[in-house]
Amino acid sequence: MTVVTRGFKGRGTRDAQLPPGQYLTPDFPVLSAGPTPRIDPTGWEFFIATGSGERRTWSWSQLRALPTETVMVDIHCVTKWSKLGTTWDGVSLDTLLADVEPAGDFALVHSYGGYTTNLPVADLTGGRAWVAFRYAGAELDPEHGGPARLLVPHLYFWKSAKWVRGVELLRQDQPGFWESVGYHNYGDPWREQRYWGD
Ligand SMILES: Nc1nc2c(c(=O)[nH]1)N[C@H]1C(S)=C(S)[C@@H](COP(=O)(O)O)O[C@H]1N2
Ligand SMILES: [Mo]
Repeated sequence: MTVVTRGFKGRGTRDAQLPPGQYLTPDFPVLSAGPTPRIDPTGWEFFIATGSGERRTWSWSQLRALPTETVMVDIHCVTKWSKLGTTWDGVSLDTLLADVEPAGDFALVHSYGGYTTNLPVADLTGGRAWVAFRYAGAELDPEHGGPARLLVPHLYFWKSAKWVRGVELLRQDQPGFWESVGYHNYGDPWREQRYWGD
């Protein structure tokens, strides 16, 4: 899946793996809208609310007993930094949603600490979203969302909710934290959907 073709555009070379307006960073910046919540895995729980009154929950040990995947993906922040070839371990949302019947097409993702972000349920499936608990082979740092965060790399990184607590499935779309203050509702980096109206 790695694209190695390099296009030439204007005065410089442009990496075909870099969405428009993005630059590469070797660092891993921390972007949090509030303080880092310290979550002890013993009290940790992940939920899926189906939208029809049903609620599934997984304890930390139940989540960790599920099949895991190691994925190498590129991540793109709306503040214009991108990072290529990042490696994560996590449980696919396909696994978590396997015997869930969503009552609607929309998802509102909830984090410990109160952050939320919304996306279509379809974008959580098809091998495109994970509850990730390891980064580059090590337990995920609290600053980067540990013990576990959502990872949805095909959308801008604000959709990858740190300290993920659960997914609420909805019949009607409901904007999350950034989406309700002007960020794009969908956030496709390849279509440069940064802000409302893009
Ligand atoms: N819970 C929570 N998740 C969050 C955020 C946040 O403020 N709180 N920021 C988002 C934004 S804007 C980005 S770019 C990424 C940053 O992840 P990082 O700090 O691991 O680089 O997390 C996203 N997930
Ligand atoms: Mo961001």
